[in-house]
Amino acid sequence: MAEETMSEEVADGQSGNRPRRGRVHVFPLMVIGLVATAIGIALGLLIDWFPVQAATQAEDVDTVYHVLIITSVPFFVLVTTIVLYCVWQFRERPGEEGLDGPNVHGSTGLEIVWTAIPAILLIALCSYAYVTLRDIEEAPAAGEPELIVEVTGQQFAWTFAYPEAEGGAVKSAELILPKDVSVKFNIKALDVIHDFWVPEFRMKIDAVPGITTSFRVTPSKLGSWSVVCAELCGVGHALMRQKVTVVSQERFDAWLARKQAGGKAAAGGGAAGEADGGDKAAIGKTLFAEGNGEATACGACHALSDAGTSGAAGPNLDDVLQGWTPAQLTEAIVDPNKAIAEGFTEGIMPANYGETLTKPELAALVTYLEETAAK
Ligand code: HEC
Ligand SMILES: [Cu+2]
Repeated sequence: MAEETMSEEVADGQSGNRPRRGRVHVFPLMVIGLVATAIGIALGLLIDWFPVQAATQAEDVDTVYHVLIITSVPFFVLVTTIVLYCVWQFRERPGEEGLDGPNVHGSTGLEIVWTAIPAILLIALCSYAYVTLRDIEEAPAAGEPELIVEVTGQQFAWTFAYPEAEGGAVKSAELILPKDVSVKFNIKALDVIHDFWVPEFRMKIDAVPGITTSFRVTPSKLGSWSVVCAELCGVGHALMRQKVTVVSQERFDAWLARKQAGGKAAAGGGAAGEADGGDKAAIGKTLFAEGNGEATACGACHALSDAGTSGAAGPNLDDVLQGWTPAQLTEAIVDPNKAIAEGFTEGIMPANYGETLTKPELAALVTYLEETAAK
């Protein structure tokens, strides 16, 4: 159809070139561009887009962002202004249907300029970002302390371990960090790809099955923030959120010592199978708060004040466990999808505790939950 119309017009003798338009309005264009650039940069810099900076790395990462805003907004405005201006100035006027624009010959000089400037700029920005990222992850100077934390992602919870803690490794469903000490996270995934992220630290990296990834941060602010999974990993992805708490070095040491004492008390009772009531409950408590390496710590998803956990992906067990029989507890653990707690979704709680916990471990956990609920 369109072609036909065109050829008719050609037949009418209307083909050929449109007259040139008058001078391009360079000055008003520049004024509009400069105003738009100023507004764009101001919005980029003045609006507080990010959460607080809770690690020394955060400041440098935010500076990279600000530099990128300052350098990219003018180019965005330049391109947009020219495009909009051309659409308006060189639009088809009545009587010009089917005519071509004036012939323009290529301009080698212009092409070199508009290739070279972006190339130089991109290389400069990439180098700057690369150097910044390398510098902020530098290992602390020799003699300076560094805390190693192992992070394990599993549908749909994180567990943490402090392998080099003085007095023995510590496992935990909660991430506690000392302020002003460099922390190196070694991150693993047991099932699918997850992504370990604390927005306030500004650093994040994928947790990939089969390899260990890592990054460093130095927490610089006391407080509590969210540990977030930033890689879509299944139905429970949005619930894969825990807490990181940054405390003073003294409180951190005290927490580690308490954890170690708890773990020893549990281990002191020997294998869970032979332990009597009290020891069994202690073993159950440790399993609840720390898992066993294969079985995710219950506390990563469940709050239970006796175990000191605050997970929020599943029901708060302080509120729901009163009056449950051991058989009901066992079933809730090994077959979680049989009955779904109101307001929660099926498929979030791991369905494999029947395999990842040994029979004695399961019994110890049930004893612990029963005793805790009765307190
Ligand atoms: C990945 C998160 C996650 C982990 C880890 C987890 N749970 Fe759950 N749990 C849930 C969710 C979500 C529900 C609610 C849905 C359901 O009933 O299956 C739930 C439900 C329960 C219930 C039933 C509560 C009610 O009100 O009906 C019990 C009991 C329970 N979990 C105990 C445990 C124990 C013990 C462990 C550790 C062995 C554990 N959970 C590990 C997420 C988790
Ligand atoms: Cu995940």
